[in-house]
Amino acid sequence: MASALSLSSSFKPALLTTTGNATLANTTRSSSFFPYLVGSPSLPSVVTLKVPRRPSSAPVVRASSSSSPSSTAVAEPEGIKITSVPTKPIEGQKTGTSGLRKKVKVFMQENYLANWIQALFNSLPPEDFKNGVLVLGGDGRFFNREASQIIIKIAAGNGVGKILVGREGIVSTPAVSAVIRKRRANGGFIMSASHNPGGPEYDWGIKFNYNSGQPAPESITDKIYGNTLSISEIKMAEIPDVDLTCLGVTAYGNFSVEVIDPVSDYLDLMKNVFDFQLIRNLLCRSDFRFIFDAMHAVTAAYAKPIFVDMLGANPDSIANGVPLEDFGHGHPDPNLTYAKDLVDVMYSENGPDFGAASDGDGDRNMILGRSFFVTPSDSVAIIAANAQAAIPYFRNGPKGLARSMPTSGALDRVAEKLNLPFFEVPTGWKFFGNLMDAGKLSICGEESFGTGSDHIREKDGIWAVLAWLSILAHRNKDKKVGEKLVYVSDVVKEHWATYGRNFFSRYDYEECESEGANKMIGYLRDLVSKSKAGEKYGNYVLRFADDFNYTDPVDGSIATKQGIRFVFTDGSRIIFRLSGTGSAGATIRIYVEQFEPDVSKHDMDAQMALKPLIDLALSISKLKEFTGREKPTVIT
Ligand code: VG1
Ligand code: CO
Repeated sequence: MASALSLSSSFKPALLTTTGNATLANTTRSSSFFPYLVGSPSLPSVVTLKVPRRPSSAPVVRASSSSSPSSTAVAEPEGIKITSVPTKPIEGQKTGTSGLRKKVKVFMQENYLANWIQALFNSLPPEDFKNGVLVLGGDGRFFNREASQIIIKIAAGNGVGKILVGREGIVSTPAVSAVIRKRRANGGFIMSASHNPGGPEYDWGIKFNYNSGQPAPESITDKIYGNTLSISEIKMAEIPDVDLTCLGVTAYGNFSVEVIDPVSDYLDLMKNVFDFQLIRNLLCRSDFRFIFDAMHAVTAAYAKPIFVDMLGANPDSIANGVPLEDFGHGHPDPNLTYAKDLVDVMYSENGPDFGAASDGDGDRNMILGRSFFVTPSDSVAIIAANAQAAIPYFRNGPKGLARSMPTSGALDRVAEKLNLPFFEVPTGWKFFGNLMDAGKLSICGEESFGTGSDHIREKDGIWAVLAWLSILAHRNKDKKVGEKLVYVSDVVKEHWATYGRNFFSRYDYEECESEGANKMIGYLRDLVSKSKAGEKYGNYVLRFADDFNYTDPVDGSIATKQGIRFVFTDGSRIIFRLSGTGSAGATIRIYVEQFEPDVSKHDMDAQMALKPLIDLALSISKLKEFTGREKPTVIT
C-alpha cells in the first residue's frame, strides 16, 4: 500500500511515495544539485535535478495527421481544398475540471482528437471563429506535434482566418491567455494534461479558452460534449504540415499560420505588472539565493528568459530547465511529493532562501522558503495582503478577492480586514473569469497550487513566483548586505500573527476503483440530506452540511454538486470531492481546515493540529470500507 508524504510548514522531507502509476523513490541529495549554492564557478547553465524515474516507456506509435483516404473534397473556398472526412461519435469525450484528459493512446485512436475539435467548432457561434484568430499552445508533451497539425487543419477547414501558434507548439496556459487578450484573438487551444504525467503511456489533454482568455464556460463544454455524440463529419483543410520550428507567417489562400515566440507577449505583460528593477535588486544580492524547478515542463521555456536574462538570477538557479516530451519521466506537479528533489534541496543544511516550481502547463506554483513550505491557501492570502505595497499593478489596491470552495479561509480574513468584496466559487479557474470581466475581482487562488490575478484569465505559476519575489524584494529593499533579511518564513509567520492561522491539509486517494468512490459520495450525499444543525460529531458541533452549489453573480449560471461540506460551529470544515482531472479510475480528495487564533500554537505541525478532524473525516466517510484504501497517495 502506498505510504504518504506528510507536509506542513514544519515538514521534514522523508519517505517513499507510491502512486497508481508512478513510483517515486527516495533520493538523497543536497545543495550540491544546485552547485552555485556552494560557490562552484564553472557549471552548465541548466542544472538537471536527479528526478525520480517512472518505469521505462512502451514503443511509440505515431499518429497520422493526414485525412482519411475515404474522405471527399467538398469545397475549395479561398484557394484551399476542404475535405469532409466521415466519422462516428466516440463515447466519453466529456470535459472535466479543466479540459478533456485521457491517456495518450486514447487520443491517438482514429479521429478521437479530430472529433472533439470538430465538435467544438460545431458548438461555437460562427461569428466566434469564422475568419477569426485562434491561438494554439501547449506544454511540449508527447503527441503535441501531431496534435498541432490536426488542430490547424480542422481550424482551417472550418473557416478560421489565422492561427497563432507557439514555436514548437509551446505556449504555457497563462501565456495563451495573455496572447488571446493582447492580440484580441477569438480564443485558443492548449495542448496539455497540465500536472498529469506525459509520454506514450501517460496522459494527453486539450483545453479551450474563450476571447477574454478564460477557460470555456460549462455552457460551451456541455455543448461540445453533446456534439461529440452526434458528429458525422470532420472538415479538414488539405494543406501541408506547417513547419513550427521557425518564427513567421505562412499563408494558404485566405488562411494563415503565424509561428510566434512563446515568451515575448507574456514577458511584456509581466514587465507591466511587476517592478522588474526591484526584483532584480533582490536576485542580484550576494546574500540571497534563489532556485526555480521547471520540472522539464513548459516553464523551462520561460525560466531563463525571465529569471536569468531579465532579472539577473544566476543561470545555475534553474533546474530541469529544458522542456521534454515526457518531463524527464517525472510527474510535473509542483507539490511536496512530486517536486521532492526541490523540497530536499530547500530543506537541506545551507539550503537556498527561496525555491519555487511550476507544473506541466505553467499555471501552478509551489513556493518554499528555507526549510519552509507555504501552503497555496496561505500564499494567495499573503499575496493579497501585500499586493498594494509591493506590486505596481495593484497600486490602487485589489478590487476584490476570491477562492475556490475547498481553499482555506485565510483569504477571507484578508478581504475582511481590507474591506474588499469576496467570493467563494467552485473548484476550477473558469469560475473566476466572469467576476474579473465584471471588475469585481483582482486576486484569487485555489488550494491546488493555483494563484493568479485579473492580469489574465488563468492561474499563473511564474506570476506567483514574481509576486513572492516582489514581496521579499520590497521588504528587503533597504537592507545592507550582511544585515538579517526578511525571509519567506518571516513573512508567513507575521501574517499568521496578524490574521490567525488556518491549518489546512488535503488528502488525495488517486486512482481508486470508480464504483467504490461513487458509492462513498452517494453515501455522503445521503448523510448530508439527513443531517441537522447542532448534531455532535466527536468534539465538533455541526453548523451545516451540504453539497456546494454556486450561482454566478454575473450571468446567473448555476453549478451544482461541487463538493460535500461539513461545516462546524467553530469554523472547522471537512470537504469531500471527486477529482475532475484524472484519466483513469476515480481520485477522491478530502480537505480539512481549522482556524487557530492563538499565536503560541502557530508553529504546530499541520498534521498534528488537524489529526482529530482527519480522523473524523475518515470515519464519517467510511473511506476505507468503500475503497479499501489504508492511506492516501499524496498529502498536502
Ligand atoms: C484540480 C484542482 C483544481 C484545478 C484543476 C486544474 O482539479 O483541484 O483546483 O483547477 O485541477 O488544474 P480536480 O478536479 O482534479 O480536483 V490544472 O493545473 O491541471 O489545469
Ligand atoms: Co496546470
